[in-house]
Amino acid sequence: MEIDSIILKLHDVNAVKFGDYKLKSGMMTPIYIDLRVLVSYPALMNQVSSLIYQRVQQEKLQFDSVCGVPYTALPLATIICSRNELPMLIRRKEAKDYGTKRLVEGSFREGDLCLIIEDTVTSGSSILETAEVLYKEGLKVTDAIVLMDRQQGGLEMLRSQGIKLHPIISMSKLLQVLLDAKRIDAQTEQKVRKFIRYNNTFSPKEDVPPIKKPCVDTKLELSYADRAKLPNIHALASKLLQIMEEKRSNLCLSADVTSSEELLQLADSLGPKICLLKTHVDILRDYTVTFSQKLQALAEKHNFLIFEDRKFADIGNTVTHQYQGGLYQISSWSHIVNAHAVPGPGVVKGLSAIGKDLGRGCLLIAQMSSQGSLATGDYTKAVLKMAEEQSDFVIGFICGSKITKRPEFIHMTPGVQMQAGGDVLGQQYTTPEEVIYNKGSDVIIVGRGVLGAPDRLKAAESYRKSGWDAYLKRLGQGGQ
Ligand code: 5BU
Repeated sequence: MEIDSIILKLHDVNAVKFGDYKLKSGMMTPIYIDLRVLVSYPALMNQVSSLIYQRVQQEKLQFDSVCGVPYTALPLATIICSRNELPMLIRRKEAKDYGTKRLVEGSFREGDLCLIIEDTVTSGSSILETAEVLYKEGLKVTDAIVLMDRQQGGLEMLRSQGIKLHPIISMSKLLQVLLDAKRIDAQTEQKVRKFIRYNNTFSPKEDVPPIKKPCVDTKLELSYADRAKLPNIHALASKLLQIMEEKRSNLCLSADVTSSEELLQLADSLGPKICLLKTHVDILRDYTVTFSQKLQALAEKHNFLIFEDRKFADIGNTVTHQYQGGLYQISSWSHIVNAHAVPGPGVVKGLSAIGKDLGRGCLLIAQMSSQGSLATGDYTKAVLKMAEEQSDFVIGFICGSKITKRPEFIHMTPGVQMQAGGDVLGQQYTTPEEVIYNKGSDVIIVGRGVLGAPDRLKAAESYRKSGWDAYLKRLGQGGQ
């Protein structure tokens, strides 16, 4: 049997030793399990990794990523993840005192389920410690796999904390195999069994209070108004959410017209229906500074924000000039701009250097509505990470659906019309209900759905109503 042969090999390489050893806790033990030596035996290391992964499959465990408890289980998790192409997370034991100060490295989303892998369990405290760090990052942990369970209460303790432990080799099994193979005598076997029996580390009577876990599953959907009041929210995001609540509108008008006069007229007539007005200032044939001043006055008058859809995508230094200088001086009039993450974090740093002190905010383009867009999968995850690292300037995302459960971030979705479909150049449309209710986004961005309608005001009102009704339905208040 594979397990038996692995037990014997572990004994061969001194990963299991008998004698008098002192445990971390100071307690003396007649058996010592030290899987740190495994790294010196690559073939055995591979076998152990396969055994662990077999168990993952047998149990049909569901997870988004895998985290090995540092340090011994880290190479095991790495082999398993690399061979089976599973996303892995690394838990730092100490936060770096420079850079991002992250305790968990790797890409993940809030609410993701993480499977923990451990080499040996005695009390279960190392697994719990790792789980606590993951919880703090918004991850969920429901299962942990361990190669060796010393059967000293770890399983019960973890169960009391909501983590199911899946042990592969129990102490009893280990002793039996070594006894049968005459690696140990009956006296040693009995001595160890007795030690294990009398040294159980978990007493349910102690009534350990369960540690704090993220309540992502049970968390009620927060209203825009509640989110506006969150302690860590960016002032501009808070303002936008307040406007949305006050005006009962999650509609952003994409004012894609080429005349300044027409744009101002749109802003004045549809202003009461919208929370945000999106511009492409470079498609105007007659831009003037006076136009931008008039637009700002209308934003004040009708209580909406302005979002220049400039899609910055250059190195930090260049975007600082593009943002504040040139013909348009975007930073002087646009509350919100957006950026591609392609250049790396420098693009946000550059924009932030200009916009942060002006109280401006930025959306990162996490996904696009156009057919064949490359902004998907790992790219989207990397965008999320970039936003989290610069949340003093990034207020949310352009995306097709909600990409994070962090309520401080606002999700905005373009490619919205009353009927799903598309245009001849690859734009793809989804309905307001789908975007807000099913995909969990916050703001619908509508251009031609309104601009191409015979009565633009009527069309804006029907998009506002659809978007708002879908939001109420999401809150569980449909029909109000
Ligand atoms: P439409 O007329 O509703 O298709 O206009 C959509 C607007 O949103 C238009 O200004 C686009 O430039 C903008 N847009 C988009 O459609 N898709 C995207 O992924 C991004 C922006 Br980012």
